[in-house]
Order: sequence, then structure tokens, then C-alpha cells
Amino acid sequence: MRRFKLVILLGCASLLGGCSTPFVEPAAVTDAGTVAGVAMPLTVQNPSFELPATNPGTFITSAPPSGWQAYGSINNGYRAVGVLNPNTTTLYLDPVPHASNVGVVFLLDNPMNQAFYASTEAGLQQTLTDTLLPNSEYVLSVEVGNLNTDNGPNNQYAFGGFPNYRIDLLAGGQTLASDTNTLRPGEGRFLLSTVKYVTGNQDAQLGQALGIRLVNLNSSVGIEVNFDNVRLERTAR
Ligand SMILES: [Ca+2]
Ligand SMILES: [Ca+2]
Repeated sequence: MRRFKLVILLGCASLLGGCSTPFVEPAAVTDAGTVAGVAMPLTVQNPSFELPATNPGTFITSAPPSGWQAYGSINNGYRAVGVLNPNTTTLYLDPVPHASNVGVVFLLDNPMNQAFYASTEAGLQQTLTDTLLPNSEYVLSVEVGNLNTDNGPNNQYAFGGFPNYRIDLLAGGQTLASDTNTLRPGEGRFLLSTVKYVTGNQDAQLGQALGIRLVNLNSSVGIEVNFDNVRLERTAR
């Protein structure tokens, strides 16, 4: 393949007359060392739920994924969090949004009646090392998945339907902003949720640790919500 070199002509090259020195305003550097107007990713532990690794067509729900904690009533039995690798299965029509695994929040309140739900929300959460800074825009992005019913011979769970979800951006344990179930991914599909929050100089939670919470609302027939590719960016203003 041939490579073309892009030549950028700087300075005065106008044939139409008039020649001036281009002026570029220097970017403002904030107190945190970031450049105003440029989105900077913040560190999220295990944002793609690839830890622990699990083989295609298998899941691990004996403990929260590395870097995440259980939120709400979780017993790692019929109310469980963990990871799933849906590759080689029919659980998803869409590809996994990032790498191999997705995060799992599985809430089955009555194994004898899988259409029953108790509306007791639960999920995954983590506290970040970054703290809430003034004069900043935060954008939290998460892929939300609606697990399909597996028609395989070993399927024992009725994954049809969707139990609804919420995604919270936190600081100091307080909710700053949420996406409360604004999206409805189809069966076997993922959709991208975005949560934004803008700080000024006076926000009560300034200086407190940021947090992310991924919730299965457990408020409709469907048992499981999956999450993937969690990203949080800060743009200084
Ligand atoms: Ca992943
Ligand atoms: Ca479903």
C-alpha cells in the first residue's frame, strides 16, 4: 500500500492577498494539570469485566468481579453478581461491546416462579481514587445489555424480558446523576447509556471520592442485566 505524506503549509501562502501571522490561543491548564476542554479518562478498575477470565459459554457468579463490590442484597446464590462470557451462545445477538466478558447482575427471587420479581434493586459498585473537582464536566458511559433466553438444552433460566436498570454517578456515596432506565435494549442487544454531571465552585461533594453504581432494578420480568465497557471522563471547563 502506498503511503501519502500530508504536507501542512504554515504561515502565509495566500494567493488572494493579505498575509497575517496565524494566532493560536494557548490552551488553559487547570490546577489538576489537565487541559481545559479536553476529556481525560479517569481510572476505573476492571471496566470491561474481564477479571476473572471465564471461558466462552460460562459464567462466574461466586463473587463480585475484581475491583467491584456488591451493592444491595446479594447472596451469590439466586441473587448474584459476577461475569459472563456469552461467546459461542445465543444469549446475545450483538457482539460483546468490549473484549469477552460482561458484568452480571442476576436477581431471581423465586426459582419456582421465574416471572416473579420483588422490586428489590441490587448491583455492582466501585469507589474511584479520583475525587470530584470543581468546574468540570463528568461523562459516565456504560453499555447495558438485555440477555436473551438461551434455547440450549441446559438452559434453566427464563431470561426473556428485562428487569430494568439504573446507572449512578456518585461522590462521597451521594448520587450526583443517574440514568434511570431511559433505554430499553432489545432481547440479546446492548445500548450505550450516558450520564453527565457538571460541577461549579460550590458543589457539596467537591473533594470526595467518585463512585459508579450499576443497578438491576428488579422491577419487571427478566432476571438479569449485563454491563460492559464502563468509562468515566472528566473535562475541565
Ligand atoms: Ca467486557
Ligand atoms: Ca432478557
